[in-house]
Amino acid sequence: MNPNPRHLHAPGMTPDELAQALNAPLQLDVQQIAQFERDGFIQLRQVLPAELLKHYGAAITARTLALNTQTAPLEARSTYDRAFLQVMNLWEHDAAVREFVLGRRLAHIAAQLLQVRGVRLYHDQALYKEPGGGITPAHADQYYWPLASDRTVTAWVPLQSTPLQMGPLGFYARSQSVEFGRDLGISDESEARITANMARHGFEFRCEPFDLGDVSFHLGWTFHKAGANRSDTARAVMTLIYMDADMRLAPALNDVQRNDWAQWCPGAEPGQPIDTPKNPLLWAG
Ligand SMILES: O=C(O)CCC(=O)C(=O)O
Repeated sequence: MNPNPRHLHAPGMTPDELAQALNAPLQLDVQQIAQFERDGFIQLRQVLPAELLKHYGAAITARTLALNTQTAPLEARSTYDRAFLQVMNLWEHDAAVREFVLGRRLAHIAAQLLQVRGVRLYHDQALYKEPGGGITPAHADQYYWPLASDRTVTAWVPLQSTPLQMGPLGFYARSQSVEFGRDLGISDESEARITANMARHGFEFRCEPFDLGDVSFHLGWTFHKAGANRSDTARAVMTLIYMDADMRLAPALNDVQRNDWAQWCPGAEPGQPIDTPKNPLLWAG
């Protein structure tokens, strides 16, 4: 009998190795931070080990499928609902997912990109584009969020290699200061109007495949979208939305923002810092 529990985990990673890889800081260089500031997004290569993503990906997938309430066939759904199965704040439902979401490595990257002293979690969400799932229409996330500044960033973490035919996320470079389209939620209308506006003003759309381990980060106001999943496998993705540790709650501008306030930062007051149990501080420099 082998007394060393590490061997029980071969060929994967031990719990100690997982914790180390989830939490080890990754120092960005000044060019990467400048690129993010200029473009409003960055796709970083090999941020997390493949074995770690396989380990936590299995827990994320199981919990996503267990909590999913979407059962209609694709052809009977709206454009929004054809884009993905969407399950939010998985970290509150599962110990393994909680470890992943509270990891400090991605939070540290977020703080560096936002150039803030620390970041909190706004919320997480799994986005599963089923085989045959439709496009994710063009949009900017901050339309949905009652947050007082633009210091928010989403880490988009694919749980498998994601070639172009699976619908990886793509970004309109330098679009984070564009105001047109900020009032449009994800819909056929947002796709048509934002795409046309980006083309009219010559914004470049960049969409690259992701290897397992690659992670992209985009600002709350950067316009982005994804293609349909033309493969026969689900495109499993976990996203973590970070905000400046000193973020204040803004008065809600629409019903979706009122809903977000109630769901993701209940108890926070407009004009005050968002510091609720649902918004743990994940990195403080
Ligand atoms: O995964 C997708 O298709 C869309 C993701 C997205 O819009 C986001 O994470 O902000």
